[in-house]
Amino acid sequence: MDPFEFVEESARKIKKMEVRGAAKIARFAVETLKKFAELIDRDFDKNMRWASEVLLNTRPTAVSLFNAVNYVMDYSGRDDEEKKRDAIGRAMEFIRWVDTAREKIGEIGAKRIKDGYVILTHCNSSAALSVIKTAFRQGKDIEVIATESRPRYQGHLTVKELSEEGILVTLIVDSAVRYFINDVDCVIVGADTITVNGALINKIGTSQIALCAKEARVPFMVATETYKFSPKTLFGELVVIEERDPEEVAPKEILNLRNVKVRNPTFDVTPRDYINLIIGAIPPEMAYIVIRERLGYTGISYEEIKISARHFD
Ligand code: RUB
Repeated sequence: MDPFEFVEESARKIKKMEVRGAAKIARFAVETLKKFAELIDRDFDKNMRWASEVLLNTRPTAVSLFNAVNYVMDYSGRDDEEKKRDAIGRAMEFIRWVDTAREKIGEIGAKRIKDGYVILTHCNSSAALSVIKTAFRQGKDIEVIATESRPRYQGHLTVKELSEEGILVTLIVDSAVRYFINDVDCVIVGADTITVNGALINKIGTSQIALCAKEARVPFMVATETYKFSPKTLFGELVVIEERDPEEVAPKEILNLRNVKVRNPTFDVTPRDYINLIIGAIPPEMAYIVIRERLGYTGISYEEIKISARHFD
């Protein structure tokens, strides 16, 4: 296998959303870097930098990708052999972080789910589903309402996953959330990014759901790992919201009409005032502490942004 083609193929899979969801993207990027590190036999630093650039230039919004790549790229060593060993070790640590974090979030979040709850979820978040499945496995009698999550219908993945688990689930169109919100006991969604001021960036439509939930006094919870907190926002950088091809939203005959524009933003921003809890029992106001303590960013120097955390959750 040509290592360079392998990285380009992985990047293509992320771009085309064959691999999607913030946690899966992060894990996949790290697996790719690990394999690449194993395969290359010269110019380790230069080649690893190239591979990380290619992977970072795939989807701009989920900070998990940036944190994951940076975590591996923080390797050190006196020569290429040592650097390679360290990079591979860091990649394996990150993969373990992803896997154990999902489980822990499930356990912590399930404490918030009571017997008889109806839970609304949006898109297809492995962290949110970990909470729901854990609660169900604990014997709680729960039901889920899942939005279809247009235009890519990640809601279909969610209902398949829940159906396989034996959980009763109702699929609704995104615009039916307000119609059903009074039947709901809590909303649980995942995260692509959490900013330093505690705002959530997640699948387009999340913020409308949060607004509905607030109006109806339904708790709105976010299931997220600490590697989805954005150190870049500590330095005032704005999160780039990906805008995908309009063809995902409308057919050619609509796209070709005169005076018609079709736009397809993939994520939106939910302000922290609409969030009751970040699972892990973190109030959104604590985002800065998480970025400082867990990810090791102090806000002193933008040039030095590197992940040095050894405490994974
Ligand atoms: C996925 C999405 C998910 C988050 C969290 O968007 O918005 O809610 O990534 O998922 P897309 P997870 O399908 O465009 O990648 O909890 O699995 O990281």
